[in-house]
Amino acid sequence: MPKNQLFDTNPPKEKAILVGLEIQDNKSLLSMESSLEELYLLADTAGVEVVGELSQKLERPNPSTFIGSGKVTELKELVSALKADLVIFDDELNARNFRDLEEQLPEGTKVLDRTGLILDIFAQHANTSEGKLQVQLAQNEYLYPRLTRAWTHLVRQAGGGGGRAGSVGGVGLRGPGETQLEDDRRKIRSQISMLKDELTKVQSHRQQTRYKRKKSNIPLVALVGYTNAGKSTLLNRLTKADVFVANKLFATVDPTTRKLWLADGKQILITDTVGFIQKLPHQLIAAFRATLEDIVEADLLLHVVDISNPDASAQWQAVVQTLVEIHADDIPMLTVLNKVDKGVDDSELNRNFPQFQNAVRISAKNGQGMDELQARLNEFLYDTMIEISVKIPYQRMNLVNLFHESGVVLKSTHEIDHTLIQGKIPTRLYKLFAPYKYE
Ligand SMILES: Nc1nc2c(ncn2[C@@H]2O[C@H](COP(=O)(O)OP(=O)(O)OP(=O)(O)O)[C@@H](O)[C@H]2O)c(=O)[nH]1
Ligand SMILES: [Mg+2]
Repeated sequence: MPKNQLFDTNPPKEKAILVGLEIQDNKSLLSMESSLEELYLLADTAGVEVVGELSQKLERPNPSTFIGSGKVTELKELVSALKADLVIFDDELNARNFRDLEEQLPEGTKVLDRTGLILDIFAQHANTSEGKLQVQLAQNEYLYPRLTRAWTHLVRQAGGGGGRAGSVGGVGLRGPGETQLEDDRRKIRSQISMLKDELTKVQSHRQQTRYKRKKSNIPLVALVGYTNAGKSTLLNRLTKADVFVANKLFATVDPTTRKLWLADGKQILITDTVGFIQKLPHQLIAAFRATLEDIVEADLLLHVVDISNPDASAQWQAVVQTLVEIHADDIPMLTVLNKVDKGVDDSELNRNFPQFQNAVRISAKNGQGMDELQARLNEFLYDTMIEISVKIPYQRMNLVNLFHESGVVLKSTHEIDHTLIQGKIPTRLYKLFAPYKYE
């Protein structure tokens, strides 16, 4: 027997049963099977051992237990037979679902939903103080409307204040009644406002960095994509950064920005941040607003797709939907098909995925396609020019300088209180000059 097995000190993994519900007419991007597979990976990433799976098709969720009552009985039996510690639902549950399920399942069985699981992974992977605060904020926002008696133990854990005598119930002792619940609600509310204050402080530094970057006018490229697509691997490959890469979901939570030198000494900044997923918890999007602004402010989005994944197209769609939600959908996007070293069927790609027609094929792992990718970045950020005539007031002299530095000036005349310039500018600067356009 290998030595390390004799001295295995890891605590035993919690055992989970996954539960999926397919709802008629639902507009999910992934099939229930694919979604459950993804839930399996999420559970695995969170360090949980999946011991069973259960699914059902319904017209609409049961308002009490989410799945039908017959399925609950089946689930109950499965939990006992497999000695499971928790059940994880693939969709977000509400307070009533949690309460009714916990009441009906064997005592002590924990109920978790996809959102709770994702928040847990984020909590494990956040390293910076900003990241940690953002996750805590999202967790509290998630917990607040779900606060039922069954959850009160969690609040005390989250609050770090230790247990309170008397809250467990028993003869002569007050049970966890409404007063207790109100108390816990108040606690979460004050926690939420405290976290928001802390975040504002932490984020002022970020704003300074952002301001400096804007002044320097180095183009910013944001890596976006489904979780596990290979964004961090690509950043490491391009810039020799040292970002943690893993075959885990949401390996990256905190953003990293690095400089990349293109041909002719031209430079760009590339930022790698949190990946997306279908059914991305809205609490996370809200709490990560500041982090996501790196994406919103980018000149170009580099959308990394894991083309070896059978659901690549649905994943691409899920990312595009999330970009709409964070108002980043008007930023130009270049799609890169990653992991081509695993083999791609070109004819199938051309036939079935018109959205990938102009995509660059790469392998972040072995370096294939990097030259073409850099050429495309260069072309978009520096070489593609657009003709424009602008009337720039003297107070915005910096724009006149920028036109001379980055564009091609064909004609320039100085008037009393403004400068007229006709010429060409890189496409990425168009937004900056558009307000000063004249015909
Ligand atoms: N075969 C192959 N594997 C790759 C390639 N690029 C990345 N991977 C693997 O894919 C997994 C995920 O890579 P990451 O770079 O962590 O992915 P990510 O998009 O940053 O993921 P998150 O941070 O979790 O959102 C890792 O196991 C990588 O080694 C590639 O070109 N080919
Ligand atoms: Mg990553």
